[in-house]
Amino acid sequence: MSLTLKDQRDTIGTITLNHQEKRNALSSQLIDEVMAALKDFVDAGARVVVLRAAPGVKVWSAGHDVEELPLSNRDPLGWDDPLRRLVRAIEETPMPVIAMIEGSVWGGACEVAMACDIVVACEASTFAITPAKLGVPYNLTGLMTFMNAVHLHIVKEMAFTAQPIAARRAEQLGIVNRVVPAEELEATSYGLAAQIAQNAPLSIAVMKEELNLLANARDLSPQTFERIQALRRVVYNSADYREGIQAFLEKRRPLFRGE
Ligand code: YXS
Repeated sequence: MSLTLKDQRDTIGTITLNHQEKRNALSSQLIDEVMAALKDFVDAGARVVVLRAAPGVKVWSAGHDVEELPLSNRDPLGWDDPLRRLVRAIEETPMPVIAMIEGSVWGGACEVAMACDIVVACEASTFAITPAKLGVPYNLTGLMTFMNAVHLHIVKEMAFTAQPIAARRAEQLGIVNRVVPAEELEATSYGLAAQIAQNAPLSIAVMKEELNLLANARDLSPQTFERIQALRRVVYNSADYREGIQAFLEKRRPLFRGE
């Protein structure tokens, strides 16, 4: 069963997350389908892609599929994790990707939205950074995705509280490009897409890559990187990490003991 829909009108591609039963959780199957669609659009000469959920959803995406998170002894967000592959695919896709947001956005899906080039949201949308709710030690490139889109104080507030922020506040903070009433979401998103599609694709593609390269350019020594990885290993091997996942799967509140 397919978990996404794919459509192309002229040079505008659309990928629709379509697994409402699981609130569009970013399972490896759903992510493989999105990545395949992005590749198909490159081959088909699309000039812009809109990443959306089905009209009227309450949840755009509930984030990483918690059932696919390792219980311990393995980095939950390592290089080959599906979520990591999807964020890189969005950044490396030569044409702009517009996140068209209706409903709430959680965890890894919030990073996916921030990795998109432009974010258009409806007024009732919310955005939440959730690792602290599950005990997950988010990874460096994932936090960098957030830092490139969100002021550091706001990233810290969202990451440490794990509480959603409203679309209007996200717009005031520059996290979201446009916030519109739900009935204007499509017109606004596809209006931006049409403006982009009529411009020079080679110029846009190279500026997208230049901007991403500049945004991701950071000095971090191998020694510092290895120290961070060691710290993260302690966290994803902790009892709290296992408790966070078990509590989610058992639909109960977690009890974190700091060990
Ligand atoms: O009980 P059934 O079998 O019907 O399944 C339920 C949920 O278990 C399932 N589901 C998920 N399954 C796997 N991974 C998920 N992230 C996930 N979210 C939901 O979908 C079915 C319907 O969910 P339900 O009944 O809760 O729907 P609802 O409409 O009452 O509530 C919608 C949400 C989104 C408010 C609620 O599902 C929720 O809070 N989901 C988890 C949001 C979240 O904390 N996501 C973070 C995932 S971890 C992640 O992204 C990163 C690793 S991190 O945390 O580090 O950023």
